[in-house]
Amino acid sequence: MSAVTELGYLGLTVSDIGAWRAYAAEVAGMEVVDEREGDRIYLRMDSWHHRIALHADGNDDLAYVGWRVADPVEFEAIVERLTAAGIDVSVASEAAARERRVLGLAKLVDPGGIPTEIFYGPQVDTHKPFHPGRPMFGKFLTGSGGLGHCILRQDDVEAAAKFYGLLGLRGSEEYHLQLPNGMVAKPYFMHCNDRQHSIAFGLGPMEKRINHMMFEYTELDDLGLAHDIVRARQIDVALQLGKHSNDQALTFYCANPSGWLWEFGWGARKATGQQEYYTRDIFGHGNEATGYGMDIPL
Ligand code: MBD
Ligand code: FE
Repeated sequence: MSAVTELGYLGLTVSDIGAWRAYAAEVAGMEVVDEREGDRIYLRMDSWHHRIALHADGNDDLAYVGWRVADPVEFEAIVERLTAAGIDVSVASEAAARERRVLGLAKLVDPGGIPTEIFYGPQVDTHKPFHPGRPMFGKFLTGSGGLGHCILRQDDVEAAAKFYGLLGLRGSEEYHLQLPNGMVAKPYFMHCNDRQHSIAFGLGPMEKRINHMMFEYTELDDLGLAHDIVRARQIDVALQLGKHSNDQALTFYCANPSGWLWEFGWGARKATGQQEYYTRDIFGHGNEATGYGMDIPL
């Protein structure tokens, strides 16, 4: 069955592109690429032309999510399959594909209203070594696992699970978290490759389309450096350093210049392909700054 192979790229709307340049480069270590298009800049994490596009349009939210398929045959097959399932998928023009720096592009909308894209053939600038925005010991862990993961707003968890299942992702609830108000939070995690999860949802109502994006360093020391820089700049930390039970990554969550969270991580285990659930994290992840939608007892 045709299926997506990785979370390939994200588009974000940002109101303060200057603050984003500094944050992406000096805090996270990403490479800022400015092609003087006027309304956007790009963030590079590996040899791809970009993994994140920042669109300066006055908003501060997720603009679109790009899911990769292997090739034109898979692309045609997945477009046909989704269309047959009653989903409104439109194959984009060559110009629209070029704008994303891909060979083929289709656009659809997920049940949460999030603009979703399926593409094949990203522009990979193999000739241009990745140049981090600040000194790094290692790299960003991308490769076949994609750029990382994100937690999306989905008011109808069942509909979202069905939709992303049609895209070829698998998963289930992975936590039952007892909330102070007596309710139980049951976040749902899905994967499409070795990365333990590429998306999650089901954390309750959210203001923005996205709660957080997670990316991973290959070296523990780069996570440590990032943490030192975040603390020195007194950036809000919503969840302190800790280790998740599902992907077993060491991570912390801090605010980005758009007022939602980036989860900086290292050392995740690979997807096992067997669903499990947990009642808490391994250690840490204590709640600190509130108001970022992560005030949950992990
Ligand atoms: C994650 O990456 C995450 O964001 C949460 C809330 C729980 C487990 C893994
Ligand atoms: Fe996460």
